[in-house]
Order: sequence, then C-alpha cells, then structure tokens
Amino acid sequence: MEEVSYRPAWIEVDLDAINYNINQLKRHLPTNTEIFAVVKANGYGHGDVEIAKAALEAGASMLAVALLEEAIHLRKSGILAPILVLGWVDPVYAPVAVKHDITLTFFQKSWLEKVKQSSFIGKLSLHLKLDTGMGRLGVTTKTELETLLALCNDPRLQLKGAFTHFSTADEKDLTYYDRQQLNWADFQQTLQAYKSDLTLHMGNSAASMRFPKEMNHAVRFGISMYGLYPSSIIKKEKPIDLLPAMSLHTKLIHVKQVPAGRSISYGATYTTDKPEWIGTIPLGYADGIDRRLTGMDVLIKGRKLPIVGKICMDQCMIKLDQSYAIGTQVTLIGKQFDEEITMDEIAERLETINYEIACMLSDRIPRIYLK
Ligand code: PMH
Repeated sequence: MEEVSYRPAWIEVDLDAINYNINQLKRHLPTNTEIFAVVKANGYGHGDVEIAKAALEAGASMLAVALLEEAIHLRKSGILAPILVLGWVDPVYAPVAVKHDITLTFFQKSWLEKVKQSSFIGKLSLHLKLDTGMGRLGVTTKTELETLLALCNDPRLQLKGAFTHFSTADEKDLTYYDRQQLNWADFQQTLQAYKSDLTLHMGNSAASMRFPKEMNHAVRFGISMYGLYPSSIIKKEKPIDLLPAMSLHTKLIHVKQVPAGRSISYGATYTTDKPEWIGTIPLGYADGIDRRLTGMDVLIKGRKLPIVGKICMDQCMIKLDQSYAIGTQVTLIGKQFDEEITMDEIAERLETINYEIACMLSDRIPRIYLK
C-alpha cells in the first residue's frame, strides 16, 4: 500500500493501552514470570513493529510470531529482542533463522534430522512444542519426546525452551484444561531431567489471566495485550482490567436527503418509507467490513446510527437521523462521547470471535499510533 493516505479512513492504535494491558498482567503474575508478546498476523491487525516496540518497552522479554517471514520483518525493522516462531518452518530455512537470530519451534524427528544435515555456521536456537491436547502441533508421547531430546546433541543446536498450548482455557468447563495440565506435568519431568534451565511456557491470555500461578516461566500474551478478553466468560470474570487499543474511524463523504420509495445500494434491498437522510462513508468489504454487517450501528456525534443497504467494496451507507456536514467523523469501532461500539459486538453479530475482527481489517486502512 501507498504510505501516504488520501482517504478519510483510519485505524487508531493506542500504544498506551498496550503498555497498560501488559502492566495489568505483570502485576497479576508472579514477579519472575516473563511475558512474551504475541505479534503474529501483523500484531493481530494492529501493526507488528509498533506493537512489538511498545510491548518490549512495557517489559515483554520476547516476541512471538507465526511465520519466519513475520520474524524477519521485525528484524528488518530494527528489532533486536528475541523472537520465537510458533509455527512450522520448513527445515531448509533453518540457516535463514540462524542468520537473523530467530528461534524456531520443532517437534518432528525428520525435521531435526534435516536441520542437522544442513550446513550452517552459527547456532540455531530452538523451542520444543508439546501437544498436550490442542491436537495441532507438537510431540504427543513421552517416547517421541525422549527421541527428540536425544537428537538435540549437536553443538549447533541450542534447545532453550519448551511449550504447549491450551485449547479451552477460556471456557467455563475446565475439565479438558486440567487434563492438558496433567499431560504437561508428565512432559515437564522429562524436560527438566534433560535440561534444568529450559524456559517453559504454556499460557495464552486466558490461562495467564485466570491461572497466573500455574504458568511456569513465561506466558504468551496475545489477544488481551490488545485489550480484548478471550471469551465472554473471562470478560465477566474480569481477572484484570484491559483497555482496547484499536478503534476504527472514517468521515461522512456524502450526505443527501432521499425521497420515500428510493432504494439504497446494490440489490435495492433497503427502501426508504419516508424522506430520509442518508450518509456515505468510504469503507467497504475490501477494507474488511464484512457484508453481513448491514444493520450494524456506527457512531456519529455520539449517536448510534445503522448501516443500511448492501455494503459495497469501498463504501457503505448510513441511515442518518438528520443532516450532518460532510467530513463529520464516523466511528465504527470505539467510543464517541458516552457511546461505544466494541469489537465484541461486531464479533457477536458475525458469529465469530474478536480475534477475527482485529485481523480482518485490511492493510488498505492506515494505522495511526497514539502515545
Ligand atoms: N501461543 C500460541 C501458540 C498461539 O497460537 C496463540 C494464539 C497464542 C499463544 C496467544 O493466544 P491469545 O491470543 O489467546 O493470548 N493463536 C491463535 C490462533 O491460532 N487462532 O486464534 C488465536
């Protein structure tokens, strides 16, 4: 995307909120539990580099991403802090990770064998992934774990940590979470017998906020670093206070009075039954404004007013309660006066989770950082 933005549409990211959320968690965790800031997927849509810098400034000790590309992007932006790639990286790219001093995740014998055969100069930093019940990535049995640990005997390999991931830490019923904890405890013995100074980490936002004392050496703080609760249950429990970092704004670019019986947008699905004021805003589905958001309110001068008609690629229309000047600010996510539209409300309307809403806003919308 072009660096300069000419369109009146922007995402504000409050870096002080990132700082606040990390500090809230820090106060909640035992003093020696480290915080890894999860900045994958462009910092959950907020902007990876800016969030990474804010998180490190607030005391995060490591950054976690999903892809090697994301890690290299951080390095190329001048970030020197440790970076862990949580996902699977093709072993042929191990030398690339070494070159950029990036920690990779591993859990397969064949992967380790390929890396050991490859010729690279330097040391490859590694974290071992254990599958205690997520069923996605990781070693599932103690035998597999022992095989892998025995294969780590190459001086070019530096096994620094081991981790697992919970699948239900945000739910009401914690039976499965407890089972994962038990499986972890089993693995933990083998790991610590192998190497006593491994950094062990397991907690996502949900687990670290709900069970701070059970998190071993570090937590991987994602969604709640951005000020969002991982589920409605945790939002109700509110183990720590959070401030949402992201808000989405635009301006009215056209305002008109439409007579009764006229239709708005593709498919003519909305028809005025009396003369109505209709506003147009320059945000559409190509910006990540899902077409199913027709009917959702936006805020104008602190009033909730609905999107009417089908959402177009670059624009959509708002049913106004009066005439407003062109250039009047419209907020799709965030606060105006006493009213607020939250990412959770949008997620609920789309029958999804707030994570997806943050990630779906396209990079066509410029991010503006407030501090
Ligand atoms: N660690 C791993 C391995 C993850 O995949 C994620 C989130 C986190 C930590 C952070 O979790 P949090 O945002 O709940 O704090 N991963 C994903 C995912 O793959 N889909 O949704 C969230």
